[in-house]
Amino acid sequence: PYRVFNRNYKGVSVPVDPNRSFRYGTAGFRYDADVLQFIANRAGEFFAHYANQRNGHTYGVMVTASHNKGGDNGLKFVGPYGGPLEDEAIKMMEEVVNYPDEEYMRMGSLATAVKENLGRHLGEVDFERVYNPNAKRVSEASCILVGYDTRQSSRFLADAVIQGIFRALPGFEVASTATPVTTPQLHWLVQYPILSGGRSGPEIDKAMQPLLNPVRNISEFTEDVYVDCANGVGALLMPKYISELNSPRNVSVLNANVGDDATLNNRCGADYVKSNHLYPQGCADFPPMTRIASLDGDADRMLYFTKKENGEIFLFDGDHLNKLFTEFIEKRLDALPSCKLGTVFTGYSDMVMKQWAADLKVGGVVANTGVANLIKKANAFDIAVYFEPNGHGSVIVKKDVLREIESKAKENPRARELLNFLELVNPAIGDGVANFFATEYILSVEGLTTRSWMEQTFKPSNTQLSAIRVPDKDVFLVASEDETIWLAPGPLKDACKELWQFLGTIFGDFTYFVRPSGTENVVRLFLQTSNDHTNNLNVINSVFEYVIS
Ligand code: NG1
Ligand code: ZN
Repeated sequence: PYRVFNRNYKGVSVPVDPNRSFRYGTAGFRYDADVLQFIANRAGEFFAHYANQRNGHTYGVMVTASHNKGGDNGLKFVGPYGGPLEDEAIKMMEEVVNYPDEEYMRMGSLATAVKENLGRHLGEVDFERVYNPNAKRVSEASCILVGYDTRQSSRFLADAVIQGIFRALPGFEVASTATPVTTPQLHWLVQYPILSGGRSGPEIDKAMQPLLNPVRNISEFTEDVYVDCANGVGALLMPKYISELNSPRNVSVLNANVGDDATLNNRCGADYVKSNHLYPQGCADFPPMTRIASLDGDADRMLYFTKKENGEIFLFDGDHLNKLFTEFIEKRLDALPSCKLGTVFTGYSDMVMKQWAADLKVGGVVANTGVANLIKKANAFDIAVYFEPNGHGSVIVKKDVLREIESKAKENPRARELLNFLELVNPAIGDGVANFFATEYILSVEGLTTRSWMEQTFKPSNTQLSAIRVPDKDVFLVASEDETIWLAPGPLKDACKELWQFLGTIFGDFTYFVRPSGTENVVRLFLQTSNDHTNNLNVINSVFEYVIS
């Protein structure tokens, strides 16, 4: 199940583009697949040195552009334990990727070039700690695992990364999955001590078993349920979970045509549903109250939707999942009175979320957009549920708390339910497939049908999210570290504030949230209001868009 490479591996030829500057955004390097070859190669070279300095850990690289179209691609680097890479390493990797090619050639190797020239650009970074290309091969146990999705360019880009790793350190332990994997699977495999020395680890299927087994605890589904797989890699993983179920006939997959870049994420998947508020391909004709989940192209996001009696679509998005998960846990904490439970959401969350968390007496915090930022905030609690409204999210539990729950679970049925649930979620990162089964577990334990879930969750506020094209989004808008305060440019900031006050007197209260995207060259504008007049938001949106662009 792995492709294991050796030092004689020749790899691919990599054209270099020295005329652009490439950034590692919220979701890693995201560019056209052709451009990414060169980035993959250099970043791989950096990553080998970086991992080499850290004794005995497994690192990961995932090749995917998630919900974007088949021709786009991306590279995300994964730290030990499956978590995101530290900020300093990312900064340094960007420097290496953008290092002028002539200099690089003249110096003969990246190691010399970096040592001589790069350190001085990075005043605040502890250069030697993050990156010392002259370090000796410190450990046989450090290794890098490369995974890739179903895009046609993905396996090719995985090879470009591997070639970079070998250029840096020919003896380095590196393996790639032999078949496409979901992003959360890669994170899980990195977290799992899978490769002993990169050569003889257990097979992927065996490593996946601890994630698959707990679905046997779903005793029955409250209704038949469907999963739109966005024609992506989730369609390869779903059958493995389904085969473990006691009642496999309750779950069916839709949009499972894998391997064609033209159909991937095309009018289907979680992002399509959330962004457009539309039924994905093949899902509009189901009877009202049919429960359908949508994954995105790399299966790290999931949300549900259903059709109301009047034909309108109702979304159970990341906020609703957050609420469902948090309340389920909260009700079962009586066995652990001192346990601090938290819920983490973002500036794109429904405004009712803050109030709801306060009413429930759960620590509610807003994090920056991007899963890595949510995880940082979640780590402050004993147990935390974190979700972006678009369906990225998971649950994090401190090790000692988990052990306590495990021991209580032996006699206490409520603690048992909590443990069953916690075993279903992927602790490494938000996992659409794992969250689907975790949600079905809760619905089954609580006896919730689609209808009763809809009736007991909150009524969504009226929102509108738009992407505004600008020449350079990073110059265009500077936000505070937690994104909530707009710092510059001053005149635009003031203009938007005045606009908000003025339009508020005409259309009633609303909130606006503006930030530069971390994945595209756009500025995102998000409007929310508790009143019901959709047209008002259209008008407000147009005026804001006009002023900002
Ligand atoms: P950007 O492009 O930074 O807004 C988008 C999503 C994030 C996250 C990342 C990574 C919104 C508003 N933003 O980030 O939530 O999912 O992509 O995929 O949905
Ligand atoms: Zn994704």
